[in-house]
Amino acid sequence: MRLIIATNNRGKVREYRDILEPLGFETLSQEEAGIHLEVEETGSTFEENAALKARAVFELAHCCVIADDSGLEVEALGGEPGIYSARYRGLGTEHERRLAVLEGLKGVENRRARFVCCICFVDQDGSQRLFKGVWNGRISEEERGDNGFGYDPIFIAEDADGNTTASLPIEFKEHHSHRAKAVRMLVEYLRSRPAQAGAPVIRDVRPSDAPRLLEIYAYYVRQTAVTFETEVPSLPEFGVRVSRITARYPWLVLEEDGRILGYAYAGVFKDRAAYDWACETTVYLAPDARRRGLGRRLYEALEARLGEMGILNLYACVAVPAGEDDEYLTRASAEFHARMGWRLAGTFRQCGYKFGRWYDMVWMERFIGVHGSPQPPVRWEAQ
Ligand code: ITT
Repeated sequence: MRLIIATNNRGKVREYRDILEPLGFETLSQEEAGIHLEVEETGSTFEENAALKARAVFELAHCCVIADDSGLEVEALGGEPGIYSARYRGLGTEHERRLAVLEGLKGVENRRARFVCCICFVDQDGSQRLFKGVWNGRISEEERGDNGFGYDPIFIAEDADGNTTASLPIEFKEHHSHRAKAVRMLVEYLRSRPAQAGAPVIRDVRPSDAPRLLEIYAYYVRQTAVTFETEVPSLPEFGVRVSRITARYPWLVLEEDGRILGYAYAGVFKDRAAYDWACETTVYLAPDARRRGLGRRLYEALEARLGEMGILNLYACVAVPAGEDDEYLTRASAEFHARMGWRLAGTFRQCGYKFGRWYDMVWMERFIGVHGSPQPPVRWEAQ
């Protein structure tokens, strides 16, 4: 099972990886997933902030995500730094924040403290669960040790024999920490929930996907009037199309049990600078993958990516029968777009000839952002 670890904190990524990978989970850091995002932690609890971080990444990635909000609570400081641990007193470095805690406890007898970790797990279908782990201990008199991160050099866990977390081998923390406890609960949950092995995952296209994508597309070229292309392109030509698109736009594939079931991408609408905020979108599903809501999932994931880029207008060029549905073409695609909130922009009558028949084509449109002035430039994907 693949999980994105939604954090910009490398220490956290390392710890999750060390715990989850030996258990058979494939982990991807937020950075590796190509998601560059700093979520504003506006919640007033660890739980709320963990959910904010996990959901923000889920909206972009549409696959399993974990995020945690964690921190140090010091009893004599009224629970501070708490949810402000990463930005305690606005201090810029971890060292300064540690010193601020030590300073706050100068001459104070009660040095009791605890680390708290609240993990939010968002599942493929968008449902979420929270898991909380607590590690009790006390604050040391001074900093000790180089392992770990954050407040580890000043935290002495109750089960650590007087050593700060940073001065113990990293394996100790992996087994005893607040994060380890919360992760264990998460893993238990993942193992006990109904099998989701093979649930569809949406990811960026890879060059090695081209043969399967072409196989899906070839069906529409040969058997339908959904595309007005009449000859199946060669594999090298199809590969060129993929790399041309991904030089600037997202191309996503939906995979289930290692088999690609569909894909969606955006491309240039018109090659003139003033059209930068508009793009044309395309979605194809393998014939046996239709009617499962997968087209919608692909479109939503694509729209989220395009929204991040600052794209505003989406256009889809959709073939429709000139009269009744026939064996090559139905109104299903136009109706699908309408259900997704697209509206008709224009109809081109009898503009495609395939299988000895004339077909209409409609342009459909959808706005996904606000048209302003000045308008910020589009952030192209692969530049
Ligand atoms: P993300 O929000 O991107 O995950 P962050 O570092 O800002 O990264 P938090 O908002 O959850 O994460 O803040 C957690 C802070 O609490 C972290 O920066 C440390 O200062 C401290 N902290 C949490 N877990 C810790 C641990 O295991 N060891 C030491 N300090 C920890």
